Amino acid sequence: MKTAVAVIGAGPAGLTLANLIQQSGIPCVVLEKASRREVETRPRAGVLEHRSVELLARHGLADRLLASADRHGACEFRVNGRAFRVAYSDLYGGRTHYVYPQQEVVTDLIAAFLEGGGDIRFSVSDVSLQGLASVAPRVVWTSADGVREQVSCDFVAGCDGFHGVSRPSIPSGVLQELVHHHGIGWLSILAEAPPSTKAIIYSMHPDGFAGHMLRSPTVSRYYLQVDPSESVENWPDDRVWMELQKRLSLADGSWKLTTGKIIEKRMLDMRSHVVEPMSYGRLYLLGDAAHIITPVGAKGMNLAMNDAALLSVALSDYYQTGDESGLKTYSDDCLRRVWRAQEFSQWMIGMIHAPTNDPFHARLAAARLEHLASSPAYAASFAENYVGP
Ligand code: RFL
Repeated sequence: MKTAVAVIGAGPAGLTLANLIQQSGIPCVVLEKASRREVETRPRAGVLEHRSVELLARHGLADRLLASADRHGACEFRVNGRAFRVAYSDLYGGRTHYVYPQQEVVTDLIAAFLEGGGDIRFSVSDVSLQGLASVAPRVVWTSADGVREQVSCDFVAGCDGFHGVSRPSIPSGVLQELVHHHGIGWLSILAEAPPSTKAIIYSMHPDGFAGHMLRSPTVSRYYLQVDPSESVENWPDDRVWMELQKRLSLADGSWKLTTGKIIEKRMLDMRSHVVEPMSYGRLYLLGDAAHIITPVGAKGMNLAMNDAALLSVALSDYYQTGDESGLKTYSDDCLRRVWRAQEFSQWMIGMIHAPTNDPFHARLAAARLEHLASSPAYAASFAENYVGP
């Protein structure tokens, strides 16, 4: 079997890339470890930036999203029970977030790719990337029914997330790994509970941060700052709801949290991880395979899509005119936005966490929040970063 591009992983990065290059007439095959059902039901992110939606819409991939996603242009900060709103859409050219769960994005992208005649192999195992430094790499895998198969290709797109096989296939010493552990734990909760708010809430409480994120009319995500060494077993459902109600409440007692069935509870490793460069030979890394960002600021899925957009243009140029310049600058082009997002996420982490054992940083966090609440210029800069320039 021969193709132009072997895409490893059917998450937002791999599926966006596969659709865009398929539309440019570039043949590809997508290899995915999980089953179709698994990838179409895996809840993770839920916030798309305006420019991610524009990208999908430009390629006819956003019909269901545009018909059903909620648009958000304001968020709320609560500091010790007192609330202020930042209307980031008004502050930044009317741009909004689209709240649309990641599994719906993935479902739409799979449907569009298959409709266009695309080839996705689900439930593959033992994927191995070979000859990446040559002009004819090979990808070998075991199919869902146990047959060893292979494809030779011109390029490999490593879109298989942080724990995938692509990044480790690069010889040691090639990549520089830039890693930062934030020393903060987040308990991430997904519940079948209608949102108790119209806008995302970031709440600062003496016992730690709590967040209320939106997903759909019937499902909400919440975050609780906990010690990084905490285990999920210490957080039975009753304790989760009590702690959320306490940390998210308003001083006048007017706010009430609607509870529901908790369907996912996990500890999040709050870390940032970037590799440079995002390529080796004929292998290009995209999305979480190359960079992990904390959920603060909701950038992960958007960065994955931006990588896909940049690589698809570079590949189109290469196949149409032989121009390799986009491939050569791919890594630098992606990393500019990656580092901007990392910087914003880091800034926001510093603002919404007030470490009790670190009064200096706690005072800085309070000063930053006060600045955000009182300065339109500061709020406009937040808006630009938050909703995406
Ligand atoms: P993905 O989504 O991890 O997809 C990788 C795919 O590769 C497959 N795979 C393999 N396939 C073949 N062979 C192998 N050896 C393979 N190994 C893995 C996997 O099964 C999978 O299907 O990476 P991608 O495409 O780069 O997309 C990145 C995003 O998924 C990620 O950045 C976001 O989910 C991060 N994130 C958020 N991002 C946002 O933009 N907004 C948010 O609100 C947001 N909230 C979140 C998040 C991530 C979270 N978790 C679980 C880390 C909330 C949470 C809780």
